[in-house]
Parts: sequence; C-alpha cells; structure tokens
Amino acid sequence: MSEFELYCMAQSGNAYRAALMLNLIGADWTPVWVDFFNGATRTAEYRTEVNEMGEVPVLMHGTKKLSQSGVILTYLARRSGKFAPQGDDEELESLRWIVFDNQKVNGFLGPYRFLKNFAKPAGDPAVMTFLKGRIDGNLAIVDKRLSTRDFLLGSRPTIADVSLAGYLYYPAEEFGFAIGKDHPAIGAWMDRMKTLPGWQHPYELMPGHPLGARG
Ligand SMILES: N[C@@H](CCC(=O)N[C@@H](CS)C(=O)NCC(=O)O)C(=O)O
Repeated sequence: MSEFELYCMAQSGNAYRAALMLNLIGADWTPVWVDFFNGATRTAEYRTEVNEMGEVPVLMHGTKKLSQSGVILTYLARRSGKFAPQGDDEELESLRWIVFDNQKVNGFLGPYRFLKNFAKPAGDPAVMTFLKGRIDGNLAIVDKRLSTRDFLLGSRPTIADVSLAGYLYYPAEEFGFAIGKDHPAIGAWMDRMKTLPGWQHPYELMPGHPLGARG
C-alpha cells in the first residue's frame, strides 16, 4: 500500500492541485477514483466515511484525513519542505494567493467548465456570461502579477503556484478559450511549471478520463 492515497478524478482541477503536488515532491501515492459524475460524493456513506463536505480531493495519510486542496498543499509542503513558503511573510502571501485562487480564479473556472461540458442541461447563457466576465477579470490580475516575476511569490515556485495550476491545463476546447494565449504571462508561467520534474497533465495523473472510463 502506498504512503498516501488521494480521492480524486481526472476531471477535477481542485484534485489536480493535490495530485500534482504529490508528484512534484516525489511522494509514494495512489489515486482512489471517485465516481463523482454518478453522485458518489453526495452519498451518506461518502459524507460519513470520506468527507463531510462532500468534496474531492481528500488525502489519506496514516490516520490523517485531509480535505481542501489548500490544506493538503500546506500539509505536504510542511512535511516535505518542498514548495514551502519561507517565513511568516511568505506564508501569509502564499495563503493570500491560494484563497484568491480558490475563490476567484479556479473557483470560477471550475464551475464554468462544468456547466459547459458536463451539466445537463448546460449552463444558462446569462450565468456563463457572468462567470466569463469574472474569469477574464481575475485572470488579468494574475497575468499582471506574473508579468514581473517567474512565479506568484517571486523566483521560486511555491504551493501558491501549485494551487493556481488547478484548471489551467485542461484543453482549451473545454473552455472555449485558450487561457495561456489570452494571458501571455500566465502562458509563460504554465510553460515554466511544466518543466518541473514530476509535472504531469491532469488527464495523465488522475483516473477516469475520458469520462465513462472507470478509474
Ligand atoms: N475549495 C475546495 C474545492 C473542492 C471542490 O469543489 N471539489 C469539487 C470537485 S472539482 C467537488 O467535490 N464538488 C462537490 C460539490 O460541490 O457538491 C478545494 O480546493 O479542495
């Protein structure tokens, strides 16, 4: 049995953050496929046994069970010493970007992509227009930040960058727009992240792609 188990599925950018971090730090880990699209996270069993919040990702490590990707990233950075913000100021700065990302960057990209590709019926056009406006504005904020530094906190990648990776590498067709082309500094950052040893695409790293394929 592996040291870590990650409850996840290939379509989840929230889970990708944790899967990517595990790979980047060279952890001994196994994905546990969650049948999300058939309602697994809505069952009483999942909410009792795995996560009362009804979400993926969930990281199992010995007796520890962690959810919220930001918490998982913090835990793995503290244990491994890798991608860890250094000192109080950097820790707070990292947390600032993780919260911004969770709420306003990937926090909008995830629902937008879900409504466009997976929801039945697909998202209402007015909702899609609202979300796209928020996405454009918030990606522009990140793009400006990355136009003057290689990574979110400076010259070194941290868990804030791993968090930002969330949905950014999913195919442009799934959004109807190309994030890295529309936002060149983010595009350059995506290329830099891809050179990190252990980087893999979400569809390679987590089970269940294409949809309908069991993990
Ligand atoms: N802030 C959470 C978001 C997790 C999340 O929303 N995961 C989605 C899958 S991509 C989920 O499980 N959603 C279930 C629901 O909202 O009912 C994190 O970063 O871990």
